[in-house]
Amino acid sequence: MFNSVKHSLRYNPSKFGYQLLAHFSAETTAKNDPTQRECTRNSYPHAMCGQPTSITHSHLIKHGEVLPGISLQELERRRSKLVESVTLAMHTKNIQRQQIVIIPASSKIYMSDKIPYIFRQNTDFLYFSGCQEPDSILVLTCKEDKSSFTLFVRPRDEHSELWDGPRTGVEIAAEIFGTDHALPLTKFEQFVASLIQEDKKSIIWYDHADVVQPILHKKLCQLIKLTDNQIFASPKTLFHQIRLIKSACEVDLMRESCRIASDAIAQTIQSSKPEMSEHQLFATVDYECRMRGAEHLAYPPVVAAGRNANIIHYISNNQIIRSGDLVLMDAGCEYHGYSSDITRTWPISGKFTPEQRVLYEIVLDVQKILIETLKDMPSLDNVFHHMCFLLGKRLQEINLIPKNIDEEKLLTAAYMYCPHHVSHYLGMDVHDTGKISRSIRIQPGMIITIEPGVYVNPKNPHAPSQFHGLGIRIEDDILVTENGSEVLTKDCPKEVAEIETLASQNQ
Ligand SMILES: [Mn+2]
Repeated sequence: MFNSVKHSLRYNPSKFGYQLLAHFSAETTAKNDPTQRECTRNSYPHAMCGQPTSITHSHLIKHGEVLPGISLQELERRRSKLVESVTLAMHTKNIQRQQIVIIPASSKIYMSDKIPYIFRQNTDFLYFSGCQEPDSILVLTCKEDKSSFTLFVRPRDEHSELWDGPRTGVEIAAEIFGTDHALPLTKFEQFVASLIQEDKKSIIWYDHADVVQPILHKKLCQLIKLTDNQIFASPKTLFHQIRLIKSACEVDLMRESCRIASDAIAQTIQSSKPEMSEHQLFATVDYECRMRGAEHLAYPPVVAAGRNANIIHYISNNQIIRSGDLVLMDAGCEYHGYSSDITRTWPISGKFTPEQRVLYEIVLDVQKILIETLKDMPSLDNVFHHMCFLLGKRLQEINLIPKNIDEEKLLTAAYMYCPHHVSHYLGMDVHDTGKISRSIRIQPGMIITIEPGVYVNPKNPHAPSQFHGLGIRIEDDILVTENGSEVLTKDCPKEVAEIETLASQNQ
């Protein structure tokens, strides 16, 4: 059934003078051409691709999947949604023009001569293409009711492949990734130029503010300058609206990412003891995540002992943890492209001091109440406002905030103790779907964090001195459901008794 839907959406070359594709037909995968058939993976199952496949990496990828846990049908559904939203965006403005959506892949980035950073694919590109190869480009063209996806990839190259490993190549890319066509990257400019030639009023959906591929960007800008009447429109909001609601298989991947990070952090708490360095706990959580199947940590973790926890983005992680200190660890992993994001705070000696415990219980209580309120489907900004109110009231009880102040002053005072937002969207990226406002109400299928904190600056003149330097945050990852919420990081202990038991085990 899916094929027929796809076929009806396919660009009709004869109708729209799609001469370029005809011209490049030798390089395009002709799915039904028997002469091309023999160079497909089906015929040569042991041939390597530029990324794992079910043939070469059956321990990672099941039959029918393009990425671990992501089937070809899932990619088709994502692309259909993109076609729908591009078409809708134009219909609502009553614009009848050809749409060209350009989604670039990341390029490799080097830390020094020939030494690359770990490659991470551009998330929007990966979401719609399933392709992990650098420098590729996915192009969607829509005109009237027809649409077509073309994937531009690096051609195979014996010399480069000797150094960097296999490339998927143009010949089988359309079959592997399920796009309508595949072309070599060298044809990209000519391809776009000919589309513009056909319809000079084309709208080009390309994010020119956030440059992913500098060379592509330069070429596109030159091309657009040379022609008239083209309009650049950023497609990112459209992408993020689609990515915001997670599909069933994405939820499964997120569940596993959260489970791995939860267990890894629990294990890290259990193995911690005074006089270890923050760096060693960083190494422990990294190791425990990878040993459970994560590719790597999702971000440089915060491992902050004592006062270091007052630095929100503390990632130096090079201090010795002294007996009696609290440790704040903010860490998560990336599992098959999906990120978890957890924070736990624990006493390195195995027992909270009275002040640490009072403050910890306040943060924990507030966090649990906020999670409970998710059943009312508030916006993330509503949750933040609510956190400031709850935190303010509780901090008044222990004299960290003066009593007898009006609500506005109370919220401001609480904000001074927690100067970061309480929530963000989570998914493939840690701060996922950044184009989506936090003022919209949450909906089933979204995944968010809830992460209240309290940080008592050592210079704070209002706080009693025994609280100075304490920094506490508790962060869980939550799937919004019809009935409220599901805490995906529930395996990571956070109750006082659980934390103390775990943290006491390696003393
Ligand atoms: Mn977070």
